[in-house]
Amino acid sequence: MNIDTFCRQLPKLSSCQELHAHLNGSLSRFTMLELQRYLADNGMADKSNVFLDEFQIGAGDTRNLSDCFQVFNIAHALTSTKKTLSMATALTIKEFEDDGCCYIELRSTPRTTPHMTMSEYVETIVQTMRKETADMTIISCLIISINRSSTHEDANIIADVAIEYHTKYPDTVVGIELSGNPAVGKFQNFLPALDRARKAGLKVTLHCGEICNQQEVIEMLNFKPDRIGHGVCIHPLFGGNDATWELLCKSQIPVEICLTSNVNTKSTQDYNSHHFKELYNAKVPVVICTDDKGVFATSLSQEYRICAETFGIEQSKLARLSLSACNYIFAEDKRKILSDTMLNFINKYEL
Ligand code: 6MZ
Repeated sequence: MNIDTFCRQLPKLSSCQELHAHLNGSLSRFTMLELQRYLADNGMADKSNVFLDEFQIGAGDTRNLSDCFQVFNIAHALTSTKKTLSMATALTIKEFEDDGCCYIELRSTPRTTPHMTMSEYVETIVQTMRKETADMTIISCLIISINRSSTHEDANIIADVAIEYHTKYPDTVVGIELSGNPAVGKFQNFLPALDRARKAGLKVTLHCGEICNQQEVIEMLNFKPDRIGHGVCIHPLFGGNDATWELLCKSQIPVEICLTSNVNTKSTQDYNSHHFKELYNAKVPVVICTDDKGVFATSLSQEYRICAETFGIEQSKLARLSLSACNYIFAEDKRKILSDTMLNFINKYEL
């Protein structure tokens, strides 16, 4: 099998997992058109009046990381009702399944809209995952996001909602995370809310080192999250220093790698110089993810293929990369079933 065929089959035949996908950044053009149509047909044309063409930040786009935080408003306008939020959740999970993904931890930031409270926002996604997508083969879970630009009070309300829903649906609401524009807000302000959620049983992942801030990277790694996202500016070559790099290597905290997101937002110069290479060679645990497949025009199978081609990772190693990711999923009870599927795949193809 050549590498291209293999990468297209890997997720289809194995237990490929998506562990870093923001719901409102993952909407495809098809999904957005469906939401627009629903809103227009139901007398809410004002909400559907958004410029879809500005949503995608493809290769060579002149916009950078901080500009990219504007485009989420486009998706947010479309997912402000319970019905369209539910449609967005179901259609996005289906697209991941069609791409061969067997397990997804979708993440989203609870918002108060004219049609929903924060609790209703979470309730809508949870019920969609538990009912609407129940007949799919993909397993879906939710990570609740706290945006770095939110107030201390809002962060605490979100932690309360996360704890409430984790208590009610522990197999669906599995984690909490910190995301949003990394140039805004301070990690320390969100630490109490995150710590409270962790003590209530939620796993924690943090966007860490998406821009250079060595002090914050150290604070985050010392907090010992279960995973971190991006981890761009940790190695000394990419704006980290010896202390941040040593701390990461020693901690063995898994890093959610988002290749195309980092390249398209210019956090990384190009694929070849992506820090994946340093992490992989240093045996820091890594998981290939998409981040915002709608915004960055990608898919999970495409990210695996780009990784294999850029870094010359042969098929057996790529399969083992996917196998090792089973250990880092937040739904601990699903780890064995996913890794058994992956092992069968490895044995079947004698990898
Ligand atoms: C940091 C990001 C992000 O939560 O409304 N988000 N945060 N870095 C990134 N790298 C590109 N991509 C997305 O999905 C959209 C939200 O996810 C976060 C931002 O807070 C964005 O508003 P939800 O479903």
